[in-house]
Order: sequence, then structure tokens, then C-alpha cells
Amino acid sequence: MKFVIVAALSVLPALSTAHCVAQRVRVNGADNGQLVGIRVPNSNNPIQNVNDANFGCNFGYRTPVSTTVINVKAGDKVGVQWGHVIGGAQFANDPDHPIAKSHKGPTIQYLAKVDNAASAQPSGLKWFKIAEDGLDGSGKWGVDRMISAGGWVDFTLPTCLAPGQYLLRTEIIALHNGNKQGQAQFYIGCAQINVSGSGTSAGTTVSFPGAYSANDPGIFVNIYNAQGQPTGNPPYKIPGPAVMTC
Ligand SMILES: [Cu+2]
Repeated sequence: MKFVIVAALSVLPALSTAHCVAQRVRVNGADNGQLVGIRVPNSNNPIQNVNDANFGCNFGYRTPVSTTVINVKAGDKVGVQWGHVIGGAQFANDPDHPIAKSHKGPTIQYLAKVDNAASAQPSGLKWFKIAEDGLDGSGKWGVDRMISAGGWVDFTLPTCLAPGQYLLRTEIIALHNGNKQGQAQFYIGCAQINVSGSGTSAGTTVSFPGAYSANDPGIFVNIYNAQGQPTGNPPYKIPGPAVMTC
């Protein structure tokens, strides 16, 4: 038995980091490619402090950071792909790719207007929400749908969105430890986009850090019952402002 225990411990470090990282952007189904037009952190570790100075676009980017700004039109369908590690699966049949199934929670998308999406600094920006996917009536979470879609989260850019350059802040909140304050996991990435169109609108803006608090009912929340099964009880209130409408 001793042998078995030692063998199990030796694989724990790899398996214990069942996290994820955003790494690809597609527009109307056309994939721009790995690490193109998106700032990708070297680590797949989450941020847990909602007041972290890097809550805007995460930190420790894989270098060189892409200089690509992805052209999109208001109304386009945009998708971001998440994976367990940069490159996707960590090994063949990786059960934690694109993310561990336990990591249930919402997927959320924000935009911030910038002068130059390739060079813009993420701190001090004004973010507005353009899409979100939380808990539906069948007990499925945004993360469940992301896993079913091979790591992709697709959403539609508002048709009335004003043209210009934006940082697209893509986020997953993993709530498996959300019953303990400060233990929700925030996965964040920022894509660099240039929107064309004739719209004039934006949504209600918030700051990151600033928009979330550790005791927000969508962050400090128990989503599993005493048997470790998802409680699956809507309504679940996704953190942040309302999604922009046209
Ligand atoms: Cu994790």
C-alpha cells in the first residue's frame, strides 16, 4: 500500500492545478490562432482577490505579447477559447481540459474603449458588460457549456456598439470553493479588437478592480450540497453590471 500512496502523491502537483487560460479568439467561426490578438498569462492560476491590481487583464503575459488587433464588426459572433494550459490539453485525454468539471460558474465578457488595443494598459479603464452566461433552469452553468464546446465561449457583439478599439476582457468565475470567502477563482484574459460599424452606444461602466466585492452573492456562494453534488438552484446573480442593451 505504501507504494501506491507514494505513486499517487507523485502525480498530485500536476493534477492539483486544474485551472485554465484563455488563448484563442475566433470571429464568426474563423479562428485567429494560438496567442494571436490576445494577452495570455504564462500561468493558468486564478486570481482570488477581487481587489488585485491586475484584476483588469491578469498579468505575467507570455511574451512577445501579440501585436495583432483583431478586426470585428458590431453584431459579429466572437468566441474566446479556454484550455487547461497554453496549447490546450496538458497531456492526452487530460480530464481537466478545457477546465476541471468541478469549476462550475459563469462566463462573462466586458469591453473597455482604448486608443490602441495593442498597447493599452488595463488599469484605470472603464469596462462595460456585453455578454454573460450563468446558471440555467436545468442546472447547467456557463462553464458546463464552455466544456461542451471544447473550451469555446461565443457571444454576439452588440449591433449598436460604437466603433473603435477595445480591450475585450473575458472571464470565468469558478465557484467550487465559493462557500469560503475569498476562495472563488477568477480566470481573466484580454483580447485586442477593432470594432467597425455605425453604432454610438456603450454600456454602464465599472472599474477593475472595484466592480466586485468578496461578499458579492455571485462570488461568496455555495453551489454544492453536503454530498458534493451541484445544487443547481437558480436564480444565481452573476456579478457586475447589467449587460449592455441596444
Ligand atoms: Cu482551478
